[in-house]
Amino acid sequence: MSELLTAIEKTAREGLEAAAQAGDAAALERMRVEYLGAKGRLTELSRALGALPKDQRPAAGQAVNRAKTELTAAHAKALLALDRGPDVADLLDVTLPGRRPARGRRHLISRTMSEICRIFGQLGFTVVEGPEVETDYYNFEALNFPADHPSRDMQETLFVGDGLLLRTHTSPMQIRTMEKTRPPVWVVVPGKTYRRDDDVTHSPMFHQVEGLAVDKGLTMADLKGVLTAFAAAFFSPETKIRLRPSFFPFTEPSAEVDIACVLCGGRGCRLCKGSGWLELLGSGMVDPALYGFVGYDPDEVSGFAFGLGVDRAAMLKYGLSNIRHLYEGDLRFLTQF
Ligand code: FA5
Repeated sequence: MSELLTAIEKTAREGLEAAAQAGDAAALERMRVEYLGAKGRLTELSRALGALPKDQRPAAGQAVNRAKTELTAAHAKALLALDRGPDVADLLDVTLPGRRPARGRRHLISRTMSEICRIFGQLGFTVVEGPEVETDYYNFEALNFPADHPSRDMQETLFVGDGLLLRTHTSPMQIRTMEKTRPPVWVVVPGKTYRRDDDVTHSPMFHQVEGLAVDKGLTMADLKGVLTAFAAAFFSPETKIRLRPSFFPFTEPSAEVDIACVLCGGRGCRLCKGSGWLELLGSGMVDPALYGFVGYDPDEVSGFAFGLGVDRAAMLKYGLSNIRHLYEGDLRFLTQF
């Protein structure tokens, strides 16, 4: 018995030594065959167990198993240490597809906003931007909303104290622009706007692009021409628009502009509630009362203005049923576009 145990221990020591000494894969393979192979030394020792008296077999069997485990581990460790391609390939499945880092992209709203500004840029408008925190003067008063007049209720305002508020529309930039510039003025103003509003087509924070043109002899026909050209470029060349009489304190006359339903083309469907039209923006001829605030002469110039809901435009163009999809940051939704 002690002879066999001694032989097992000696074999294990020599095997460990051979694994440590193997300088290349061939030497390591020789070590594996000599000690662990089907005709190797440990296998031979296992066979010898059969000749032992029954009560001595368990201890000798455990010693052989321990030696096999140690030598197998030493062999694997030495293989790794050899730093050779084929060995690494044993551990890695190089046929698996790689993991690509996710690529970021601009949000649908930013891209829609850029697209709108690009189209108006081609029509001769320049892009300007203005503050999101506004005074009552620019957001309401200079736009001809009299104090305590019910027309202020059209826009549920979020106040931030000290006579300041979050602008409810981009129209304050009409006044700010005219204060700083002499006619002709052709500007568009993209930006964030805020109202106490929240349902499937209204969000408390949303986006508008304001348009303002003040020049000699501008009429409602110019407004309609510009918006028709915009709708053709943004939606599709055949898109029809219609002007519907409306009211805004800062335009006279005022019109709400609808586009022919993007789903049914005007025949009437669920999306347009059977009317064939979808509301896109508010617009009108600049009320001459505004010129008094900025020192323009109403006998010299006339102008038109419009305020386009960017979220609305994106919903119409991409057929979105709920404005919240635009603000939830769900990549499964956003990556579709
Ligand atoms: C205005 O805001 C006017 N300033 C537009 C204007 C400009 C008229 C210049 C005349 C001259 P209105 O409240 O209708 O108008 O809003 C314009 C567009 O903004 C709407 O047609 C709609 O598309 C969008 N909008 C308004 N409220 C929200 C909201 N809570 N969420 C998303 N979009 C909104």
